[in-house]
Amino acid sequence: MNTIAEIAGVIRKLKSALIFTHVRPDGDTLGCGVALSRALDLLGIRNQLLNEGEVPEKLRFLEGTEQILREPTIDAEGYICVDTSDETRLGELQKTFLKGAGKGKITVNVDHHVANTRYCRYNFVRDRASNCENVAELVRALGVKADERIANALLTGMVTDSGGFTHNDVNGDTFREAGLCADCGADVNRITYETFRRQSKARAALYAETISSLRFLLNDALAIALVTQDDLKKHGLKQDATEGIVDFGLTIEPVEVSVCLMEVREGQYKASFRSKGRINVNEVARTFGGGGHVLASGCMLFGSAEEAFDRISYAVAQAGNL
Ligand SMILES: [Mn+2]
Repeated sequence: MNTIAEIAGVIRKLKSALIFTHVRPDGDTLGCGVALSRALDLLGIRNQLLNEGEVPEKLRFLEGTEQILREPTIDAEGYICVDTSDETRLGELQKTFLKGAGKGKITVNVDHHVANTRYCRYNFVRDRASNCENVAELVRALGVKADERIANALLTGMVTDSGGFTHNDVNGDTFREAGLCADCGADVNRITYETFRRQSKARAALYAETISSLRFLLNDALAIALVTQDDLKKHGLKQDATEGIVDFGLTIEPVEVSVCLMEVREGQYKASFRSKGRINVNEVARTFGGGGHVLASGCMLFGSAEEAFDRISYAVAQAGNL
């Protein structure tokens, strides 16, 4: 593995670069990409920022994301991947990357995933709450003073990947780097509003209705929210409007497991599980052919909503010895 100074040395010598971000882009990979692209602009290194897909609606506020291309239009000397643990995470752009690597392009990998496969010629992988913390250090090592665009981009990654500074891997470094972003003019209020709070009136109405009919089971250890296709139709919303509903149940004190059941079509429900930690919801989801993590998982259920309530309740009771 290389040091951040070595990575900076390699990048500074480039005349041109492509910056690769991962599939289904999140605030971290786009924050890293926008910040690094701007830093290279300031150094006079010609560069293009790439992603195989669309920028999610809620990240379009971030200045710099409008420059993202699906395919490069220049033949660059260096290929830099950010927040990407292996080449397959580049999606369609994997082909472009591998072709370049095969032709001897200078490949660089800056990531925070412990499972990173070190697939580039130069690799910097360090476990951090967000990869934007690593890129913040890289920007400094490049000798670039962060402007507002860089500060906003980096803070967006830090805020989103750390769940608003709530995840277990948040440490002093996360706050120190976030503090430097604030010093450089990052708009903390705007970023937290755009990424965590902003919603449409229709989504707020769906949320209120869903929460008011939350079902409590197992002596309030289990809370289940139900969203039907009729609910979505009534408010003119798509399935992605249910994102985040499952988190509400867990804020209620005696609730150990929160579930959001979303009707995909008649007789089919997508279940999302969240746990406070006492009950392993990966185990619960696996009994239905799904899976995930101890604290967050998901699966598909077939049958009526009432049957789904019963089966989930039984599985959670089994997993938690309730
Ligand atoms: Mn990340």
